[in-house]
Amino acid sequence: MSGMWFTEEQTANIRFGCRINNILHSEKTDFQDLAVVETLQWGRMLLLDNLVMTTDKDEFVYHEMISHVAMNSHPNPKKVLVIGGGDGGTIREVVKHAKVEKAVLCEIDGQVIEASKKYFPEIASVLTGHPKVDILVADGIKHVKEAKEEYDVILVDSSEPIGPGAVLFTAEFYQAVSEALKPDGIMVAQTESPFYNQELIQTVFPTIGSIFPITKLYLASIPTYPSGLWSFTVGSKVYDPEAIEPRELAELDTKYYTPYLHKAAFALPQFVRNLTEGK
Ligand code: AAT
Repeated sequence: MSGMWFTEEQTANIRFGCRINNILHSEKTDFQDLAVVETLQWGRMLLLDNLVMTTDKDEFVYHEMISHVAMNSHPNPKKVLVIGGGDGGTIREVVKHAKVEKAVLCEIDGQVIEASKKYFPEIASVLTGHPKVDILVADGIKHVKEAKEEYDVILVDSSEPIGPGAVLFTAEFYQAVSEALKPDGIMVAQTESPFYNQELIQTVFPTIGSIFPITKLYLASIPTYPSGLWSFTVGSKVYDPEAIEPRELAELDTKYYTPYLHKAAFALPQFVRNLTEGK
């Protein structure tokens, strides 16, 4: 195999490789190693601590699926918080919803925002001055602890549960998220691969379930994330995201999400259902 390769160590026993033709950026921020590489298959790829965060060509799956399921399940999502997600993809999807009046991005690492604006202008399109978007460079747990019944929807677009992202998978954090939400609020967190992160799902799902009356897991297919199958967990106080009829859900300008897929994403393989039951 000729040329340069980027290799992600996904587990101790599995590596994922992409041929690259350029390293566009590489720096050590106060929080993590940040790099942008040009892959032949997926376009530009954002890496944090040598793990894939997003790519030009498959980012739509993750960003649409982390946002529209909750956004479309809430009848009036006026104030929305995205924690992490410094590339801007999730908040770009949030502001597609006309009812949104204010969308706040709370990202711990300002360098992720800067690199994304420079190298991923389409993903970061609403980070360069959008009337509804406010950007906070701060730790997500600190911000949710200060907010009381403020948000309709909170989306936890966090990195892996190592480094600065670890705190975003704790009971203390989900409790603070619940308190930062209004009495009919809804949250979604990215909860990793059901193939490679089974222990995480087995703990995080019941933790969210002990805080929110309605807790459900759904799936999406993301080729550049470990195993290609990705999970998201919804915690909701009132609205059941699975109970809404597809014909009642808003059609949006999307490439992956559809109202029928919204419902279908909650149909789980048996082994994933077992994980949600701690089995
Ligand atoms: N939109 C897909 C990209 C991500 S990046 C997740 C972001 O969460 C990173 O920019 C990281 O700096 C930020 N982050 C980590 N910890 C915190 C924190 N405590 N508070 C606020 N932001 C934080 C998600 C990738 C998903 C997994 C890919 N395998």
